[in-house]
Amino acid sequence: MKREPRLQLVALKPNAAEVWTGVALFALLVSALLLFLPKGPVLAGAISHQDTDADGLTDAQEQILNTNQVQVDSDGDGYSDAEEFARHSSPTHPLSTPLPSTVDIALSARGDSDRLVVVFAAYIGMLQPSEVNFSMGALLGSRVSNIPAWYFMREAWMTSTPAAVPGTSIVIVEMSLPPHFVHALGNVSLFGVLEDSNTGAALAADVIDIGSANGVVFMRSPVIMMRSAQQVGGTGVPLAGSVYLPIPPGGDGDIPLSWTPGQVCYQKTQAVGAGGGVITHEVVEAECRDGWDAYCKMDCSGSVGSTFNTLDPAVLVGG
Ligand SMILES: [Ca+2]
Ligand SMILES: [Ca+2]
Ligand SMILES: [Ca+2]
Repeated sequence: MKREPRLQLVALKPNAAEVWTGVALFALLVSALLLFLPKGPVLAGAISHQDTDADGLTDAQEQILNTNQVQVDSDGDGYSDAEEFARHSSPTHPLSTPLPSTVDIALSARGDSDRLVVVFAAYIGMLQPSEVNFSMGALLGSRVSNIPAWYFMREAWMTSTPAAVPGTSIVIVEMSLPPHFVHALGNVSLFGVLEDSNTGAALAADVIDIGSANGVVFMRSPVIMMRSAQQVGGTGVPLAGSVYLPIPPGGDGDIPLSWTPGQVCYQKTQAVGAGGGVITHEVVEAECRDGWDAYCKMDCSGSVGSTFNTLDPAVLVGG
């Protein structure tokens, strides 16, 4: 079955103004990418792909995921950190292991050197890396735009590692973006789709929300990926929300002095609207929590009542 172009997923009968907004946003996306392309080998080589334990996740990314940089399987449950990340189980809870699936994909991100690095981890089961493709795009306002394939090909770095079941594997792709891209857009929902390279059919998709606040890039990340309830704030109450994690491309030096170190802004949200694959969330609870090697932004609790749009990954795979 041939997939419809993704541009049509969200653009349900747009009016003229919406069409032009979409065109303008897409032009902004492409020009932002063009303007801030690496200007030479110095920049291009500045992102660190060092992976000390060879589990497929770079040391820098393991720091963000709170996994062990010198151990393949941080929680000793038989699944590597990369596999648990790709399959949406917690790499730091031995009781959390992947649910049965044939393929899956997860997205994360980090600031590295002067770039924003988006990380795709795909569990491709028994497929070969040559049998899958990755594509990436962004929700701009209420419209979806694909990041041009030439840019993806130029910027992507890829590796693969074996998964727990013999014959299965994980493919990791890292792609860098200019942080200006996020600053210009404020909030952007980035998506990654794992496709069958023969048919073009979407096999799995994931979405990551990246934003810009006080000049700092942050990502919204579900708590399950990184910490147990006991580790966050010591409440013992399971946390179902997400954290608002600063990932400044320039490093910690770019964090405003007013942000509290050792904490993170924890938020609970609820969906308040949905249409055409776009889900609008409202922040219903927000507070700084201890126990993180991160920073809590000063106005964390003031984010209650704010809304943001994100994409429903199910729509990207035709669900
Ligand atoms: Ca690693
Ligand atoms: Ca590891
Ligand atoms: Ca594990």
